[in-house]
Amino acid sequence: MTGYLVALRGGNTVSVPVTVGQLPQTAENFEEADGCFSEGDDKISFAYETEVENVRYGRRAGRLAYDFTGLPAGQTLTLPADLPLSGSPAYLNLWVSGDESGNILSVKVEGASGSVTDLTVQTLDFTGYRYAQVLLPAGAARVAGVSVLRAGGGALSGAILTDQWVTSHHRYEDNLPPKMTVEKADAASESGQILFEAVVTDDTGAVLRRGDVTLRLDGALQSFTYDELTGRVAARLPLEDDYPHRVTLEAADPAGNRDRRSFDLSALPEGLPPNLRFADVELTHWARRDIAFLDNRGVLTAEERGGRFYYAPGQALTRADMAVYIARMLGVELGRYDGVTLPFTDTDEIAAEALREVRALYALGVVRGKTQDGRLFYDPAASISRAEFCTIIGRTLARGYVKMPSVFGDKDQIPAYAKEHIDTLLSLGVIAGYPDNTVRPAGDITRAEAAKVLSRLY
Ligand SMILES: [Ca+2]
Repeated sequence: MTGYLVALRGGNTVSVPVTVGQLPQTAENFEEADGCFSEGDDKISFAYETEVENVRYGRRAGRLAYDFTGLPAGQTLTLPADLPLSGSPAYLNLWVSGDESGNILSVKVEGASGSVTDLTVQTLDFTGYRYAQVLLPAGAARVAGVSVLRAGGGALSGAILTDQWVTSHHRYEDNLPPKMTVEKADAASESGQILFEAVVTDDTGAVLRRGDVTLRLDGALQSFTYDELTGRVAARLPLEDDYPHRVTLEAADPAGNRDRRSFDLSALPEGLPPNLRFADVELTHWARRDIAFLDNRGVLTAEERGGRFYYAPGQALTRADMAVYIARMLGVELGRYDGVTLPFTDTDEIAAEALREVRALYALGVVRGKTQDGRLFYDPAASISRAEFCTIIGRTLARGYVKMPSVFGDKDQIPAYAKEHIDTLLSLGVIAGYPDNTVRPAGDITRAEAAKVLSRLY
């Protein structure tokens, strides 16, 4: 718990910030480049995992690979690590994705006196992520290594994933996101500024670190004041034109749960449609604001005929334009991916205007192509289903957002691969479905619908 101790004397008030109790702390989330594990050798090694489906929280996890070939049974392989455990915590909580090897995972923990204890984490007889809680010896000061013991009948080699190591003083499990209350998000047009005030706290009472709270304007990080005792966020953001803008507050708790709140803001009076260069998007079009927002950000493609621009809002988005939109939205540095070789049978059919973007998104694991008759195609001119589109943009998001189970009348038609992405996008308010409570997963996504979805991702 955190708060203020207030003393009153002779009409004077003094507030002293206080923290009561010991709160959970993120010890290692595998997000920063200089982590606590050594690289290892050909017997046991560590690498960062960035494939989004293999990450439990954030954008990266750890991958531990081991190989007992040539070693007798009952051997242990140890990867050295150097992870300080501050404040003598009682528990180390971590997520492990098993390899069904039957081998046993443990951590080597160093006490205050320098003695090292080997503590079992889990028997690796499962797949997928599981939460593990390790009771630490008194005075635990450091994780000095991670070990795999080859159990009798255990597999000779394997690889596990691990993510979000959190220390705590009590048994602890937190699956709820931080609480975010926005108190003010007003466009003050005469001053050319947006006044933004919010309070972010964790449901456990934990203090969120400043580094776990971000504020963005149109996708760009903004500076803000943050009170680590009260979770109060305050900012004055520039609002210098009549285009629609988007403010997004995001926070993650020590356990890795995250949430975000986004707002549309404009200096334009309510109800006045924003300017738009496209001749074929009516003033009253339901996606006009989103199209104007993205066009102002330079994300959209359009056709020019006779000096006029056309957006074709009702047409299906092509897979080539999808790559262009997403790469531009993410602000991908295309030059970094010019050396990437695409594996698609039809790479030659990808227009020059989209080729660099497809290369970049393929390298980032966002687009993967589709298999037909045993061959991999990109199919640049084809349309894309709403389920596919949600899956592809879902891969661009960090992991750990709360997921809202689909309530759509046609939720049974959502393919398994798209389900969790659709649930996440629904809970973030990025997708909302149709007024008849359907999501129509197999339907082609139109250019207007894509603009609506992408603008809400900012
Ligand atoms: Ca992570």
